[in-house]
Amino acid sequence: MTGQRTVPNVFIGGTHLGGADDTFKAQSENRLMSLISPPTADYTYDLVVIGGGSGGLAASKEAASFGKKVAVCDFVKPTPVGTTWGLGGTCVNVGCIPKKLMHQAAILGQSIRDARHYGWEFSEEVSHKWETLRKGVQDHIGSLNWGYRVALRDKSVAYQNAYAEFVDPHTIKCVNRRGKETTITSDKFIIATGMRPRYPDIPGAKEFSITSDDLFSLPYCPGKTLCVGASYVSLECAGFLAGMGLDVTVMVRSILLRGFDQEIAERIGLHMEKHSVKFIKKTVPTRIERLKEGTPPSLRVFYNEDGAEKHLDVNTVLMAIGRDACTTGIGLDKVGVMLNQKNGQVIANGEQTNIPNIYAIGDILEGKPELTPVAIEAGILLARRMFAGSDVQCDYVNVPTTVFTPLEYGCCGLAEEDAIKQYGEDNIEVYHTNYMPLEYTVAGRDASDCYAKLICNKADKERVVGLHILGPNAGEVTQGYAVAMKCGATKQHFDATIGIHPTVSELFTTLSVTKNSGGDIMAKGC
Ligand code: FAD
Ligand code: NA7
Repeated sequence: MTGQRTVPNVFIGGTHLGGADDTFKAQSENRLMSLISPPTADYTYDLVVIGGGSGGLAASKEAASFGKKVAVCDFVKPTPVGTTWGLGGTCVNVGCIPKKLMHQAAILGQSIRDARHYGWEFSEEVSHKWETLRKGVQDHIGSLNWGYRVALRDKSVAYQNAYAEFVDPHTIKCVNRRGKETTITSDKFIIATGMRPRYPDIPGAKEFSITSDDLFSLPYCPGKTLCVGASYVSLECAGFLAGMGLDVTVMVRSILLRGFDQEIAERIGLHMEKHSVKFIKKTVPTRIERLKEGTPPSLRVFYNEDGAEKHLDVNTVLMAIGRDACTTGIGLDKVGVMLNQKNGQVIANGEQTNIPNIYAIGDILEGKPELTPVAIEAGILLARRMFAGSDVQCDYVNVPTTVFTPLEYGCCGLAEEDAIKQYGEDNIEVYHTNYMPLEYTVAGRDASDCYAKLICNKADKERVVGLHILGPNAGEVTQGYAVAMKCGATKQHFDATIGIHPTVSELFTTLSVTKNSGGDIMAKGC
C-alpha cells in the first residue's frame, strides 16, 4: 500500500510518514509533534502562557521545543510604594534568589565571628553596608532577567511585556506599560500568574509598610524592623536582617510556621530568640503611623496586649501575612474557570481547569506546594502531555523544602502531627537526636538547637514518611534524602547506608534513639 518494503511503516492520523529514518528526521526538524497534534483552528498561537515566572517560563520553553508556536505574557504591577522588576517572576526577583543571597550575607557575618576561633586575625571593626549587598543582589537579578529573555528568544517563544486578561476561552487582551492594547488568540492557555503579598485592612498598612516585594531592592538600610506574620517569609527575613546586626521584632498572631512540624517550629523560634530576634506573641497590628519621613522613616505600630493598647517604634514594617493568588481581574470569570472562593486559587484536576483548553500551574493552584521547583516540574510535564504524547503527571507528594531561617530547616514528607493523624499514634516511630556540627566545636558555637528526626510508619516496614533536620546546610542535606523517600526507603535502608564522615548528613544513617523510649539525645562529639 505504501510502497515501503521495510518496517516500521509509520502513519500519523492515517497519513504515511515513512520509516524510522523519516520519523527521526521529522523529529529533528521539529515537525513530528505538529504532525501528531496539529493546531485545531486558525489561532495565532498553539499555546499562550500568562505569567513569566518559574512555572510559566518552564512550560513555554518546553512547549516550544516540540515545534509549537508559543507566547508568554508577563507583567509586574508595581507595589504600593512603586517597586517593580523584570522577567522571571517571584522566585528570581523577590523570592528565593534574593532571600538566599541575603541569608548568605547573614551567614558570612557569623563566619567572620567563627573565623577568629580558627586563627584568623583582623583588626578592623566589622560592619555591614546594606547598599553594597543590595547592589550585588540586584546586579545578579538583572543578569538573570536578561538570561530569561535570551532563553525565550533562543527557543522562539514570543515574549510580551503586557498584562493579559481573558476575553473568551481562546482570546486574551494584552495591555502593555504604555496602555497599548493587543488581542491574541491561542488554541491552549496556561495560567501561571503566581501570588502577591497581602496587606491587612488597618490604617497605614499600604502607605507605610513594605513587603518582601520591596525589601530586596530597598534603596536604604531598613533599620529597626518589625516583621508581621509568622510565615516562613517573615521568619527568613527577620533572620537575615538580625544577622546583619539590625534590631528585629516578629509579631506573631498565633503559632510559628503553620503547616510545618510544630516541634521544629518551636525550636526555630527559640534559636531566633537566642540570636537577638524579639517576638511579640498573640497579637496583630491595629494601625501604623508615620512619626517622621526619611530613608528609613520613623514609624509607630499600635497593637493590643493584655487588653491594653501598646506601640512599638520602628523604621520599617515588613508585612508577611500571606499571599493572594493573582486570579482576579484577568477575566477568569468571563471564561468560567472555577476558583476556590475563599483563597482565589484555581481548582484543577492535576493542572487541568474545568475549561478544556485552559490549564493552571504554580502558586495559583489550590492545594499544591507553593514552591519554585514544583511550578517548574508541573509546567514541563504539562507541556509534554499537551504536545508530546506524554502521560506523566506531576507528583506533588513528598516534595522537599527548606526554610532558610538562621538555623536552616529542611524537611520532606509529613510533619510529626500529620503522620500521627494519617497513620495513628501507635503506628508511628520517631527516631531523633540533637547533634553538634563539627564546625561549631572549634568556633565554640551553641548547638543545642541542632536537631534531626525520622518519622517512620511501623505498619509499613518502618517506611520513612517524614524527614526533618534543623541545622546548617539543611537544604543540601535534605535534597538527596528526598530521592530516597521517593524510592520508598525504610528505616532499614537508612541504617544500611554508610555515612560520609564527618558531615551533618551522616546522622540519618545512625539514628537509634526513639522518642517513645525517652532515651538521651544530647549532642555528642565524634
Ligand atoms: P511567579 O513566579 O510568581 O510568576 C508569576 C508571574 O506572572 C509574575 O511575573 C507576575 O507578575 C505575572 N503576572 C501576574 N498576572 C499577570 C497577568 N495578568 N498578565 C501577565 N503577567 C502576569 N520557593 C522555593 O522553592 N524556594 C524558596 O526558597 C522560596 N523562597 C521564597 C521567598 C519569598 C520571599 C517568596 C515571596 C516566595 C518564595 N518561594 C520560594 C516561592 C516561589 O517564589 C514561588 O513558589 C514561585 O515563584 C511560583 O512560581 P509561579 O510560576 O507560580 O509564579
Ligand atoms: P502564610 O504561610 O499563609 O502565612 C501567613 C502568616 O501571617 C501566618 O503566620 C499567619 O498567622 C499570619 N497572619 C495572617 N493574617 C495576619 C494578620 N492579619 N495579622 C498578623 N498576622 C497574620 O504566608 P506566607 O507569607 O509565608 O506566604 C506563603 C507563600 O509565600 C508560600 O507558600 C510561597 O509561595 C511564598 P496564623 O498562623 O494564620 O495565625
